[in-house]
Amino acid sequence: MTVPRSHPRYESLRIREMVSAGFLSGAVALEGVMAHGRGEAFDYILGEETLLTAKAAIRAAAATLLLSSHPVISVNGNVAALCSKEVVNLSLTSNSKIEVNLFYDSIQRRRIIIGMLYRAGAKEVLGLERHSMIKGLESARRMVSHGIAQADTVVVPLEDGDRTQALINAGKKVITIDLNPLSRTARTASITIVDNITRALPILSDYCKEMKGYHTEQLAEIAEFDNMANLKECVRLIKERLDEYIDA
Ligand code: PTJ
Repeated sequence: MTVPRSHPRYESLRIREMVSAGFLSGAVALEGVMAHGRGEAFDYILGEETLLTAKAAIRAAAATLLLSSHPVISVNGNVAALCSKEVVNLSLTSNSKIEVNLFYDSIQRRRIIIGMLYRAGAKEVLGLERHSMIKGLESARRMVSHGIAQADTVVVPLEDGDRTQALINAGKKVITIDLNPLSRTARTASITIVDNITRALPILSDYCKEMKGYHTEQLAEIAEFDNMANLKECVRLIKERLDEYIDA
């Protein structure tokens, strides 16, 4: 069913349809559909808007990417279904590689997702062949290509906690996008953007473009970021919103 554009909750329904279409095409895992539902619930509580805390995190993330020598964007089924074009755009504005890395891994899903990214304009997508292993990880995500293996910074949106910790343990900076500020990934990453990936990625690309000419010292100052303080402020804003509801 197509939702009429006049519907007040059109945007979240449109996003949901993209995940459904991704599932039907074989890109999104069944578990990914459920993960999307969890994200939707948090987005509803956030008011379906990019909070100031998210903007601060996005700015620090852009500076971190521009300072990195080998940045990589890790793509899973949900990310590809929602944001293939935006991933390609970010790879250009931040000079990052793109690598497909799946939790519910199969060669067939990897091929489908890689195809989506090429159709979205990617020049190179890594992840079909994987010859390296991330230490301390049990899931299929431990097998990686040279992109993630050699990266100094990895963007890992819609992530499970184990890989974030393993990447941090391997000495990499981790930038995540996760609507749940309480998740283990959110609390483990170097920089957590608590926002819907569909809103966050275009802003991240814009900041990368804007900050390209900045001096290294200027970027280093912006990249300095207290993730836990930002998450606590985000949770405080959510609490304020809920208190307003109770008091109304
Ligand atoms: O494609 P695969 O096989 O790699 O599997 C991908 C999923 C997402 C199924 C896998 O990584 C997984 O199980 O993730 P989790 O542990 O459910 O975590 C996903 C996180 O993303 C949750 O905290 C959700 O709240 C959050 N999330 C869901 N949709 C969005 C989101 N965050 C930002 N934007 C969204 N649209």
